[in-house]
Amino acid sequence: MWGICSRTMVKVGMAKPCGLVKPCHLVKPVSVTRVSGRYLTHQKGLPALPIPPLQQTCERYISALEPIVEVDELKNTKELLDEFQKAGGVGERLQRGLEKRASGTDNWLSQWWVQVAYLTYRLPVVVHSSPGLVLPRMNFRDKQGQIRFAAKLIAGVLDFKTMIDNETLPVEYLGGKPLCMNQYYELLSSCRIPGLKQDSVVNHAKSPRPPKHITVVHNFQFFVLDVYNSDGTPLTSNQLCVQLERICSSSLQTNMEPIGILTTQHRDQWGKAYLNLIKDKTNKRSVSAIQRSIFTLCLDGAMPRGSEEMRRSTAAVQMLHGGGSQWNSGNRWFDKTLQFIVGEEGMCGAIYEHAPAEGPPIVALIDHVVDYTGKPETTRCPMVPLPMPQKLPFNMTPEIKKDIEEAKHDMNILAEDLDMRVTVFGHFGKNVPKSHKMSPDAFIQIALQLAYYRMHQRCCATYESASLRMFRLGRTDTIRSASNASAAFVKAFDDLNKQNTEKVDLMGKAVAAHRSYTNMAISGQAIDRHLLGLKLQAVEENVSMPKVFTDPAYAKALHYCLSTSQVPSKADCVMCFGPVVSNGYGVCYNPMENHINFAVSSFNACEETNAARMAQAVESALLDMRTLLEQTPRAKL
Ligand code: COA
Ligand code: HC5
Repeated sequence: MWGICSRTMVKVGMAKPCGLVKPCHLVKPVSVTRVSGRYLTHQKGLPALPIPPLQQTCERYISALEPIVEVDELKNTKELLDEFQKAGGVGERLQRGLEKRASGTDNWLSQWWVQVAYLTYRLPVVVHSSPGLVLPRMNFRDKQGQIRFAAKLIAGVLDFKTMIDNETLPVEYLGGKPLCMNQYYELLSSCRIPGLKQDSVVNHAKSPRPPKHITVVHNFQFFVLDVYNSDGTPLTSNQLCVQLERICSSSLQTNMEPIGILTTQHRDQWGKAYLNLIKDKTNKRSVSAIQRSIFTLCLDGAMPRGSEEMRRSTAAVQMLHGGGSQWNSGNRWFDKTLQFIVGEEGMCGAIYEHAPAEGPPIVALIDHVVDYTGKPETTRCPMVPLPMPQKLPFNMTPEIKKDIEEAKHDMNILAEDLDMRVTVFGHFGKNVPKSHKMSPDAFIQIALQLAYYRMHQRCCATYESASLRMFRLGRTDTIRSASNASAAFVKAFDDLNKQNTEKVDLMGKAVAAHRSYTNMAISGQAIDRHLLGLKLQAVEENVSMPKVFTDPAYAKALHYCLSTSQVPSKADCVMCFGPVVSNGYGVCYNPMENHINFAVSSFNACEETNAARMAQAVESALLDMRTLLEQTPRAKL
């Protein structure tokens, strides 16, 4: 990966693996989360997330509103902002409060963010929060093929875990700057716990005796599988194969209660059902074994057969929600931070609970696993008998059964409602924008703006994830892709009265504006997290809520009809997530050199939106933008 830092291009991504260019701050093989090792030195060396100047945020907020709100709304917001930021006003007070908070914490935002974006968000994690990932397709001839691949996959994750445990993970870079590596230490041995009003996350990697087992689920039945030999070495894939076979042959019944489906529920409801479930000591122990496990492996049953065209979309659905209660939705524990899914016929992937980490660390882990599964096994299998994997027992009561029935019902409605379309845009990838000296990500985002405008005849508030990992414990901020420049371009594009040279000029400006917003966002100078911080500071200080935050324009700005994210990977993967509003789209894309993988989602209940049509519109927009560039004599960009 490459990124742009100011005007120089610099390498982004993993530094060379250890042994080549070993990052000096991550060499000592001690467990990061338990010992204050060099990892902490690396972390301490990272800059703190800045708080942008108040006036800068107010100005940029107005520009961001211009393409998405009405003129009179904008006028009103301007007045509210003048009041908010005037000398001695509430804005200044909140800004000072934030600065004080920043001086007393590692990151003024990260804890708030996890609370607001995840733990107090009460819609089901399924579809509404947890992203899915589809691996390049495998071909399994039979159950044995499925098991063999699953064993290799587990071994690959354990290999990655060794790097985490030994602190030999290469530090990543973005724009030449080292990134915060904390999220890697949150991926394994952790789990979300439902609560009545808000959830929490536990991370057992940090406990004095970190877990040595994973959980495997097959035919809705959960098993504990110890993945380390008594000498501390990880089980080889041959050993894992034997253990998975034993698991499969002791879970042949297909009529079991899908206890895992409870985790698909609305969080308040699951919070209640959870308390009821763990009233029973056996159930409590079983749930705790899942929560403590390093990760969960889901050995899936069949999925509905669809056309070849829909194969990738069905795979995305399998990863995202399992297809409904009659298919694989019960073959999961959706609260688990990391679940790998190995399908019957070779569709494989993962789903992760989003609270502890962003996509890129997950993708780095998965890229490692894909590499690993492609290599022959080199470790000799120790000839020691292995203990039988233990099935986790659950005692059913009529109340639990009722909760399961309700969860099945609600999950099926959600599964029916999700419209998912995966497409491979095969005409070009990053190569074409690069050859026109444009940022590929910005080019794709402007194509998304054009596609949306053509379908809905308006611009909408658009979210793109920007990494804040240049800062200690940084998560994300928002790149607002709908800008004045993008609006001017999309409105001109199909206007017969406009000359091509003017359109190319507008395209160049729109792409450049996007890249400039990106640079601003990754350097901590975007507006969204700052505005959120000011709002939360008002709550914290118990001052009456400033009108800028109750303003309809603010609600409009946060109503993201386009919620997007670029998640690049080395392997030819597709990542996917659901829309964040009822009349919106979720668009995840993985731009490769010569093609781009897209997953577009929407809700069937919404008349206006349609995932397949949007995917088609994106394809046309990309092609039309290329044609315009190729047919137009080079304008001054
Ligand atoms: N001319 C030629 N090439 C250019 C160029 C230009 N004007 N601008 C960029 N490029 C090249 C880059 O050098 C890079 O090359 P590479 O393919 O060799 O690596 C490539 O184009 C990609 O750059 P660009 O498309 O501009 O995007 P990026 O890699 O800088 O990514 C973001 C932009 C916003 C996606 C990134 O900054 C980010 O924040 N990523 C994290 C997102 C995230 O966390 N998502 C998941 C959330 S859970
Ligand atoms: C496997 C890749 C998943 C990408 C997930 C992602 O982009 O999540 C966004 C997180 C953030 O804070 O921006 C949220 N989003 C899905 C709503 C864009």
